[in-house]
Amino acid sequence: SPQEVSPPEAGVIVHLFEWTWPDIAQECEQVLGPRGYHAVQISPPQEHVIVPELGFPWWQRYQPVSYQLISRSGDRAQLADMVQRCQAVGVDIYADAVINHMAAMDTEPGSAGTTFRRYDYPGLYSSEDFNRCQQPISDYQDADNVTQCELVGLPDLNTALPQVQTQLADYLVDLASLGIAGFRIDAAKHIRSDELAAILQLVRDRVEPAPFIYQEVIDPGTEAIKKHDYYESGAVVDFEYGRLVGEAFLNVGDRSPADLHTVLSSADLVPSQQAVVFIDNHDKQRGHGGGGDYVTYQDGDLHTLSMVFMLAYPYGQPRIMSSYAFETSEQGPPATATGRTRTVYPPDRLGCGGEWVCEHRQPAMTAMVDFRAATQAQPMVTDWWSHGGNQIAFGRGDRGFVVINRASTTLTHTFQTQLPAGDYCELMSAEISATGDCDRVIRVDETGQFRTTVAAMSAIALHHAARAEE
Ligand code: ARE
Ligand code: CA
Repeated sequence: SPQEVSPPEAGVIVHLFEWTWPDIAQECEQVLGPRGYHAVQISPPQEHVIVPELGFPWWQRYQPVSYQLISRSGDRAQLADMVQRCQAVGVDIYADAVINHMAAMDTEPGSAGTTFRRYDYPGLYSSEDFNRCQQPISDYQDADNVTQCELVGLPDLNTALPQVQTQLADYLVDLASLGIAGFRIDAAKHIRSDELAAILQLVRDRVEPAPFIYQEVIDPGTEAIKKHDYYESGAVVDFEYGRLVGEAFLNVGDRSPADLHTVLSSADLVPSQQAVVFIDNHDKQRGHGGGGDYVTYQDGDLHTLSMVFMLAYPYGQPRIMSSYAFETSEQGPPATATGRTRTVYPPDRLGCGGEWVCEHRQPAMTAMVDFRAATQAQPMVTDWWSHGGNQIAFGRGDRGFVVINRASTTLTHTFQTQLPAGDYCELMSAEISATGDCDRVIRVDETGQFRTTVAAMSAIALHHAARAEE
């Protein structure tokens, strides 16, 4: 039977892409715990290649050298400390698990100092542990080519072999023993679904409670491997959702936000309780992973509004991409000349809003994380409204209501909601203080209506638990 994948309390995941372990620990304590984030997706924690000649690109992390927990983000002790400190403030850690392949670039020792060769990783794997194809994947219409050949030339593990399955399970169990609560399965589509299921079963046999599993299966609907092949092993990241929302907000072709509810309701998406969704991810924002029309932090307000939509709309478990600023697609995180990652917190104190973007700290994001938690119990969209293509509003029953004005003109309208009569704090306009004061109050009348004005390229949101003081 399919795994229980999304407990009712499951909330928002933030991908702290390339953040260091000490920074993540502080972020849990100072921002993520207090703001009600559910979990952090961390960059792959295992030993990885070092590629100085390309300026230490971010994708070093996706070429495992060994399963020693020494990476650009920190060492094993720092990882363990971070997991505990995050747990203590109610934030789970999900690790990006690179288990389909091993490192291709063998000119330098790995991040833990291990010397290795393609197809030969001391104490771990030798040539008989790899698939025979040994050619880059070239045909996505052919399931064997996709699962048995080499993703961008990365040595492809023979995941049918018991000793390979055991090594991989041991790695995941080791991470779980530090308190890591879930795994993003990188390149899941390139591992035969029955072999991945067998590996994950070995993990579940040894880890209590079972880790949350979400699998990266890019399924544009036209290839040999289908997302539903992987439902039995856990949740699946739905790539169509972010594309559909992105195309609507970018007004690609004749798409617009006004169509989104209809489009999403009829699209062939992963079932909601099994879906992890995003507006942009680390590949899509830099044209890797097939590219496409995805909205990123570089789109400014359009990105914020797309994120507001995702967080308000009752589908899937949302993941917020937290980026560093970049100009070229290879560029790694802010770093010294020797490739040491510079930090958000001391000693570097780079902070957010510059080299580190920190989308997850934007007031609109934290407000909507709060909105999502407050509306979780009401899974339906109610009172969907649109005006032209770019002005939309919808409710979450008696729990909340959101208006998104993606147009370049001000919107003034009387909205029908299911909210109880009362004075509500508008979530976007200000930080709501602990005393319940709020900058902008919106009064919902006895018929559930309110009249308001929403500026161009902005949004407003109300929920039942954020009421103004009488
Ligand atoms: C790097 C270099 C390559 C070099 C290779 C080996 O860029 O030039 O050949 O190393 O030395 C990331 C980067 C890669 C990088 C790799 C390893 O994106 O550029 O290669 O790390 O360092 C497919 C997969 C999907 C995958 C995307 C990128 O299905 O699983 O490609 N995404 C994950 C991660 C990536 C990561 C890897 C996997 C590898 O999120 O960040 O790669 O661990 C269609 C198909 C998709 C396909 C897409 C692109 O859309 O439907 O399935 O995605 O095309 O080919
Ligand atoms: Ca494979």
